[in-house]
Formats: sequence, structure tokens, C-alpha cells
Amino acid sequence: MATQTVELVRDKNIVVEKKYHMSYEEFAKEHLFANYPVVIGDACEAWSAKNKFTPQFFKERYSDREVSIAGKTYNFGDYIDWMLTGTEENPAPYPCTLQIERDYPELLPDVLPRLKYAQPDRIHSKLLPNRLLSGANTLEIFFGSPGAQFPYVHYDYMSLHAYITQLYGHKEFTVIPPDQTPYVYPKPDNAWVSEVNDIRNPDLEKYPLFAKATPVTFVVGPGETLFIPCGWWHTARSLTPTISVALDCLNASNWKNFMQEVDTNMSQRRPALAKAVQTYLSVLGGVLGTFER
Ligand SMILES: O=C(O)CCC(=O)C(=O)O
Ligand SMILES: [Fe+2]
Repeated sequence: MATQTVELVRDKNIVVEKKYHMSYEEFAKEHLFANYPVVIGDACEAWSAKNKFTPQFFKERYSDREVSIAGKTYNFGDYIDWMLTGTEENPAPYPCTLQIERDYPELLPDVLPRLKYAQPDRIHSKLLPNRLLSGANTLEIFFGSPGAQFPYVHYDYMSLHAYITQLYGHKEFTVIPPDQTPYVYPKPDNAWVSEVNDIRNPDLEKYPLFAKATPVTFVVGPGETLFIPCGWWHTARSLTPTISVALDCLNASNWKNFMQEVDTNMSQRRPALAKAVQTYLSVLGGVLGTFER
């Protein structure tokens, strides 16, 4: 079946499209290896989470659990009430996230099979030392109320690709291409986080170059998956109560970027080890690439 395409936003030189019935080959050529975002309208068709992940479901099953948001602990049942009653002016705290593999493994089957567009994946390869990705949450459920804004503009840690599947409600995303990195003021100690966090109201006196950036904003609705390629700056804001599943991916398309991040993290403190790790990752990339083909 041919791909059906709808243009979601065209602004400056950036076009974000929504596509249905896209072949893996088209995705690989136009998005994965072109490092270009897209909203996929039907990627999660096979997930039982698609109809199951509602506020009511989580309230019934997990009201007695606790969630930690920005260092504070909340009862999850109370949080669900809050996400339903929060408003644009007075949103519930965000992001409220559950780690599926670590804390809610029984929900894993609901987000399987893994999205075909998020394959092949090297995050779970036994040959990839776990430590290189420690601190990365690679499969999470996000809950938010209207007005809940992700706290900073960033690209995903370690240059992983992100797939954010909206399962309930509508969320607005803003993206900025990687070549505009000089305009977003990466934090000196955290180069994947921008100092300009209020992009709807940037402080142009403090961050004058941001005036040259061309952020584009669009809305993702239930059943739709946003592919955010590595290095693309982004942030999000819920327009309604929302539930989303975020999944990360690492493969040949972002391997070089990943290696660069590993090097940045290690080369200052442990230059000899950093060099050995680069050699290992370079060989590993070749070996895994052969298997993947
Ligand atoms: O859905 C959101 O709020 C954005 C999440 C995100 O970008 C992330 O966790 O890296
Ligand atoms: Fe992100």
C-alpha cells in the first residue's frame, strides 16, 4: 500500500509530515538515515496499550503506588486525579514517568511488538557495555495534565533516537534542527540541555542568538508516534490530560553520534580508556552492522 502523507507543519525550511502505511524502507531512507522527524499515524496498531492505557486503567490498577517527580514523591492515584483536573494556569507537576522494564514489567507486553520503525536496536545488545548507557531511561510512560510543560529544551541523552507514542490526549511538540545548536545555548556541563528553557517566551536579551532559531510546533494525537531523530532539540507540552510511551533506539544510523557522546563523557577524565572504548565501539558497530544487514 502506498504511503499516505499529511503535512502537519511547514515553517521556515522545516516540514513535518504525518504518514500512514509507510514502508520500513521509506522510513529508513527519508527519516532514520536522513535524520529527519516524522509523525507516524499507525505505528502502534498492534499494541494493546492503544486502547488500554487510560487514566482509569492506571487509577484502578496502580492507585497505591508512588511516583517521584522532580525529587518529590506523590501517591499515583492522587496524581491521576491531578492530571485530570490540572489546568493550563495550574498544571500538575511534570514529567510524571513510570519505568516499564524496571518497575512495571507486567505492562511490557502491552507495548510489544517493538515498533518496526524502532529496529534494529542495539540498546539491548549484550555486546554493548551497560555502563555506557547508564542513566538513560529507554522505555517510559509519561503522564501529564493540560499545561504541563517538559522542563527543558534538549536532545535525547547519548544521541539516542526517540519515538514518542501518544496513547491518550493531545501533546504539542516543538523541534529545532541539530544544525541550529549554536543558537540554543547548550549548557557547558550538559551539552544536550539548552539554557533557553522557555522557548515560547525566550529571554532574547540573555540569549540573542536564539532569535535566529526556527522552532516548529505541531500537535500529536492518540495513536500517533513522533520520531525525533538524534540531535534534534525538542520540548513538549500537554494540551489535555495525556499518556505517552517514549522509546529510545540506537543503531547504525546514530552510532557515530553515540560514539561521540561516549567520547565526550570519557576523554577528559580517562583518555586512555576513552581511546580503547572508541576502538571497541568502532569494531562493534561494524560487527552489528553485518548482522543487521
Ligand atoms: O513527552 C514529553 O514530555 C517529552 C519527553 C522527552 O522528550 C524525553 O523524555 O526525552
Ligand atoms: Fe526527549
